[in-house]
Amino acid sequence: MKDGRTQDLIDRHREAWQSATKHPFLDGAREGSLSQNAFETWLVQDYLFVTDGLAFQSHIVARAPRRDQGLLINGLAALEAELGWFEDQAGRWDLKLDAPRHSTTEAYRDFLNSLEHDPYPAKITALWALERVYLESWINATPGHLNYREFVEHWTTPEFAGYVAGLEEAADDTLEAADKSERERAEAVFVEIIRLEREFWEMALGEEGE
Ligand code: HMH
Repeated sequence: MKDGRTQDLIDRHREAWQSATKHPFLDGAREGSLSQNAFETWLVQDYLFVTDGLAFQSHIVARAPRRDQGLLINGLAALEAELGWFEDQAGRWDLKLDAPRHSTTEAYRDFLNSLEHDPYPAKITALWALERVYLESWINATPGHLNYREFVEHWTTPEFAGYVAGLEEAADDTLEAADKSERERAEAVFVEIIRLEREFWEMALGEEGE
């Protein structure tokens, strides 16, 4: 398959991309050196993030071209199922999910909400980017320490990789047809997403960025 616009974004921001997908949090999940505290912080905040992600994706569905509706609606259903999966995990780890959002989680939610006013290319680029970061991040944590293995496996399944590939195709086609200002906006959104993704790992480790 020909490298598309999404691959160009990764190539142009390689360093930032790597700092979001090859993080000490992930090394810790692979090696087992991740503290339980950091992991639990991440788990609870990620549940809240997915809650916000579901709202974001609902907005995308509402504006999506006919071609992408099936993909996005399946993704939306998967997010709802994922909330159930988190709820089961929280039960096992004895964690409460009705925690307040950390400022990083809140900033991420605010950014996703702000995209409501953006045209479709920026929205689909954001969604592709945040899912692709997760796929690549957890691949970098494989096979995962026994304590965390289920989490590594959850985001490295062929189904999830297939979904991300579908989003990539949708984003590539959309960016190909977009005008210059839409592409520039999509690139700025991409950069912000990968910054927020890195911040999310940092938050879990208790190292507030900047
Ligand atoms: C922070 N980014 C974050 N959490 C997630 N669960 C995903 C992306 C993938 O849905």
